[in-house]
Amino acid sequence: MPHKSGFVNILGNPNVGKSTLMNMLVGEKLSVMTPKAQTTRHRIMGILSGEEYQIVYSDTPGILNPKYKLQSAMMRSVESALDDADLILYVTDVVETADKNEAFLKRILDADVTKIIVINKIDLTNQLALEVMVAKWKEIAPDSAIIPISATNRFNLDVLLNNILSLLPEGEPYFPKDQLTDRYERFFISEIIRGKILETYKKEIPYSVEIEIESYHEEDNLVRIAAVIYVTRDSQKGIIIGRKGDMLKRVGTGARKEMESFLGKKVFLEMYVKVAKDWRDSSGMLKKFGYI
Ligand SMILES: Nc1nc2c(ncn2[C@@H]2O[C@H](COP(=O)(O)OP(=O)(O)OP(=O)(O)O)[C@@H](O)[C@H]2O)c(=O)[nH]1
Ligand SMILES: [Mg+2]
Repeated sequence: MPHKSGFVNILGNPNVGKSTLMNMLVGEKLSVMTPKAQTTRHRIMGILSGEEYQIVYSDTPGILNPKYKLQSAMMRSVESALDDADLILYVTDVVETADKNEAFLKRILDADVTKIIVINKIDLTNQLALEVMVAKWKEIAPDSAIIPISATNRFNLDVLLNNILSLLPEGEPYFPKDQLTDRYERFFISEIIRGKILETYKKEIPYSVEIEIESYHEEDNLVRIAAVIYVTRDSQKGIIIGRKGDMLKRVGTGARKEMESFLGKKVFLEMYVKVAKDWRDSSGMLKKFGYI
């Protein structure tokens, strides 16, 4: 059998389970998954290599109408994923209807690339409702395979994988076969903190936060990490820290444990909170944070 290799880009509206799906397909927790919309901010690669194939997945931010420059940058990374895919997985779920974000969906359907429509979270519905939904998607995307799955329950992921493999072009691997992603450890460390912040705080706080790893030093059995949590306004600083520092302590403890299991080493984590006024609308700050 000839070797197969290609870029499989995962697109869809916020919160449909794109990151969960990529992590399950690759078998590693690469992309942050939370119940909150707009969890993913960057395009992140997850590479799955077998003897006869290499699938280069890209998880992308959920599609939205940008209200500030950070969101515009997020949407540019979605646009890039429209351009360079060998195959697009358009992920929807049983909660949203097909008319959500119709304009962007039309662009995806019109794009000159093979698509698979993935209907996620079928654990939340019943057979009859699912059949209606599949029929509706068949009308919308008559040329695409439509595959119902449950990412969290790993239901039907084998069928999805076989479909992907059958549609992948022949070719040599793009990356070494033991490579998992295009990101470095520092990125995952900062995402672990952002993930804990998404879990811990309400309302606009998680959306106002950016993490910078200020230093990262490996010693024999210990990694020393200093991180800055940036917020957009002064008033958010106190909310992040909490009464007597209890909230920040909670974030720190959770993040440190997750870092230790990710790195397989003890971690000493220091965190500071700083204000970077309106960073989400500042081209300079967005550049510094790696969005543009
Ligand atoms: N019930 C159920 N929940 C799921 C399933 N897959 C994902 N979820 C949940 O859906 C929520 C969103 O998952 P994510 O993977 O973060 O979604 P996303 O599409 O990457 O979201 P953004 O990055 O914000 O665009 C999380 O709470 C997941 O646990 C599934 O198969 N069934
Ligand atoms: Mg995501």
